[in-house]
Amino acid sequence: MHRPAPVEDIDEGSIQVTPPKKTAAGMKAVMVALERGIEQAGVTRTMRSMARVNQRNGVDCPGCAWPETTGRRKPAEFCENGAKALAEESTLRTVDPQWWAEHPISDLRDKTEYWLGSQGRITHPVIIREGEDRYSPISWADAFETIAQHINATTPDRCSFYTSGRTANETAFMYQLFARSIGTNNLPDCSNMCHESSGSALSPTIGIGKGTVLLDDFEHADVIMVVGQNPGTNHPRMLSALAEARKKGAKVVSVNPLPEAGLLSFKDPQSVKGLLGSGDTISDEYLQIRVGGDLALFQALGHLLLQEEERSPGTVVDHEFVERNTAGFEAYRQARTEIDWDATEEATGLSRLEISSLANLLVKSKGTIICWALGLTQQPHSVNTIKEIINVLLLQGNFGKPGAGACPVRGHSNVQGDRTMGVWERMSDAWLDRLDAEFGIESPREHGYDSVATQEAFERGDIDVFVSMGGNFSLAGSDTEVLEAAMQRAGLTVHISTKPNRSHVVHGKTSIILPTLGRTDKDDKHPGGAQFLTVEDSMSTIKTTQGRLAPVSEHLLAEPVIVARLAEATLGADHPVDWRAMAEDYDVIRDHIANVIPGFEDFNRRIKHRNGFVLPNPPRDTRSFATESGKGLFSVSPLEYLKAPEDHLVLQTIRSHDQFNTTFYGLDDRYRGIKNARRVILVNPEDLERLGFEDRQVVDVISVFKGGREGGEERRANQFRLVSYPTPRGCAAAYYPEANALVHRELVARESNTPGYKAMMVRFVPSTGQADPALDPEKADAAS
Ligand SMILES: Nc1nc2c(c(=O)[nH]1)N[C@H]1C(S)=C(S)[C@@H](COP(=O)(O)OP(=O)(O)OC[C@H]3O[C@@H](n4cnc5c(=O)[nH]c(N)nc54)[C@H](O)[C@@H]3O)O[C@H]1N2
Ligand SMILES: Nc1nc2c(c(=O)[nH]1)N[C@H]1C(S)=C(S)[C@@H](COP(=O)(O)OP(=O)(O)OC[C@H]3O[C@@H](n4cnc5c(=O)[nH]c(N)nc54)[C@H](O)[C@@H]3O)O[C@H]1N2
Ligand SMILES: [Mo]
Repeated sequence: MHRPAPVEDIDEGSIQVTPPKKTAAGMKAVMVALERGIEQAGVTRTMRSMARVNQRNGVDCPGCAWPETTGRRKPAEFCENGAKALAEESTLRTVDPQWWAEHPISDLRDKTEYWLGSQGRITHPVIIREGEDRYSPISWADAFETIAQHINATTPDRCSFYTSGRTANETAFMYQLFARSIGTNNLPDCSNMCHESSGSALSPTIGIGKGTVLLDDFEHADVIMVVGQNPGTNHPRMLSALAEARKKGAKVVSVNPLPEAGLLSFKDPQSVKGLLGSGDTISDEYLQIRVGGDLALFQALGHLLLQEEERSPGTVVDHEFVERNTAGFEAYRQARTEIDWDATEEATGLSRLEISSLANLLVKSKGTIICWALGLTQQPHSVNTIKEIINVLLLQGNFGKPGAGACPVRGHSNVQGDRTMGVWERMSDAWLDRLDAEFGIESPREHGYDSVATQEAFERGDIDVFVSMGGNFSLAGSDTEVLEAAMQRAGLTVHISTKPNRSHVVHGKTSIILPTLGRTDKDDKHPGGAQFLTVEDSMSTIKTTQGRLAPVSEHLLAEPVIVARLAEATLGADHPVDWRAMAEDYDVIRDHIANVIPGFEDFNRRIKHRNGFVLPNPPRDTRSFATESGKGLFSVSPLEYLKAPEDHLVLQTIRSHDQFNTTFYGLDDRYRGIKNARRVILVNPEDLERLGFEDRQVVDVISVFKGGREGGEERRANQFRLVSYPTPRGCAAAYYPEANALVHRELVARESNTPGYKAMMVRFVPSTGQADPALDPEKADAAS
């Protein structure tokens, strides 16, 4: 039997703090995983879903985008947090019409996302109209009709179609086709807030916005750097790859402001030794860098590599590669001849010795892989930071050879695939030409809104219809208070969701929730029987995913079916696209994809291969670069890092070990030793003392954003508890999404427009005892 949903919400006062752990996973991870599964779904259902995860013909784990091994799969190809993701979805708790009747919106607005998400799976389509105080059931047909009326009553540019990265390839392809058939490129996605900076840096320098390594490369690398990433929590299966690589002789170097347990040591829960033994060291070196200091670090590494090359010519730089395959080397070399060590040490918080020791590892390395994630992508200078990584890789010819390359580690399990399928506000004209030719439609060519632009359009009152394919826009975006107030100005918000979330309760004037099948659910109500979907992992492998569990409600529709019916209702019967054929048989969608998207030729046949197939990747496959010059491009950026005003700290936001983005599995950030509370700020003890605050003191937090303005603008979030923690001096960390109210929406990465979630300047003031305004936008409006 599963346990019913919790009635109580979070009690921040019951916080428990213990010292940060030094080892990840092990037996505890297995126990927690089982416990969470059984709580939500009972024993049989939990065992059934766990047995199928990441197996051939099974379910692709909705937890993250880390690839599966291509060799023999272990009987349990999962991790603790993957298991929690499954439990979260396969839960037997339900949110039915009676639940909505018992919970007026005003009550739901006072709840945290933890409480909302733990209520269970939504069982029926529901609607709330202007002036009503609670959601009530609506038939699918009426729901589609209502949405169609709203879309057809306005212009396409006043509609925006958001996508969260769990969306499968086939759904994503139909969804962008629908938006473009209506006449808009307003296709914001979670990638705008995630790895957009990676794409913006990689496309112009290496000619493809994706990573260039395969999982097998980990076994051939001499050095693997893990920069700005916390795999122990967010990509736990990566730890096995790192541990294996070390056994084969690789040196692993972590660059992170926080001493993350998974990067220190790991007990592999899939081996007996891992369960019972002492654990494997993961990092040979750990550079506890200041937040925002990575650009300086990689510039210094470039400088040191070039210096060593000058000392012993021909030993460091891969001249043959640089001459034949790259452009811009000479300008780069000149720019890196000199270095300002004082500025470098200030930016990084690292000593010259530490940086030199890492440079020595690189000098000797015949194959280097550099992995990174959000620690690098969510700062104003993110794009240049990642370009500096590319410079260092190009120098030593680390493309297109075993054990080497760039490895941006993606988040959501199909965020990379959604992009490949055309979910982007700026697809190229050539791509749109092929789409139009395949379907006989005319896609607009004007670029659309990304997620920040959508947020701004909400504020201007320029959004009449917002449709969200998964996700939780109000909490994922920045400037929570401003965003939530703005979202409520929209005429209609539509959420295709599995579970209740905050975006459902800070809704537009009319709001509709369409409940959908998840990854683990059986999708077999089709004339040709059960259907499967496909996804693309972080290393560009396309593979199938197919759920087998009985859905919790017979009223759920599959996502491709929802898109098709919405499109039919909106575009009418004489539209050139045969939506129904696609919804009935997903092979039809894949045949269209094969005709439109390069690399998917013969999709339906190739997807039957046991390991799926890998998309072409010119730098990896042939050391060629589809850039403007046809070469891998060295670039020169000025030194830039985050400097907080006096008595301010640089604040970054992180995920706890018990959450998936805006949703919470529980309240135990086990490795960091923080339990039962989320409104927490980790601060170095010396900073606490210097600023005159005490450990565990509750404060209000003010962030200041200059943005070229006199004095700048401030944001405030109340009642956070300070916790003394070994983060570098001058740097603090808080949980996402609680701290999002502090991120001014104009604080973004240049070029990629990704919010600066890891670049806030904050100060603390003693708590006024007032509740946080972001928790109730209406109260906040009344107060101001
Ligand atoms: N269980 C679980 N798995 C997930 C997710 C989840 O929420 N839960 N989310 C998924 C998604 S969408 C994504 S995008 C990924 C996110 O995966 P991560 O990028 O690992 O996520 P974050 O928690 O944001 O962690 C950022 C890390 O960067 C470090 N960092 C912060 N600022 C800097 C800096 O300036 N320099 C350096 N070098 N490091 C810095 C932080 O200390 C932290 O360790 O995980 C995916 N997988
Ligand atoms: N401060 C701060 N903010 C951040 C970040 C950060 O590091 N710091 N990270 C950013 C990043 S990397 C990302 S990716 C975004 C994430 O932003 P989103 O992708 O928008 O958010 P999620 O929390 O992943 O979405 C959770 C919701 O998805 C729905 N859902 C779950 N499974 C399914 C499914 O199978 N189908 C459908 N249709 N719906 C489903 C559920 O209703 C659930 O409430 O947030 C960004 N925001
Ligand atoms: Mo993400």
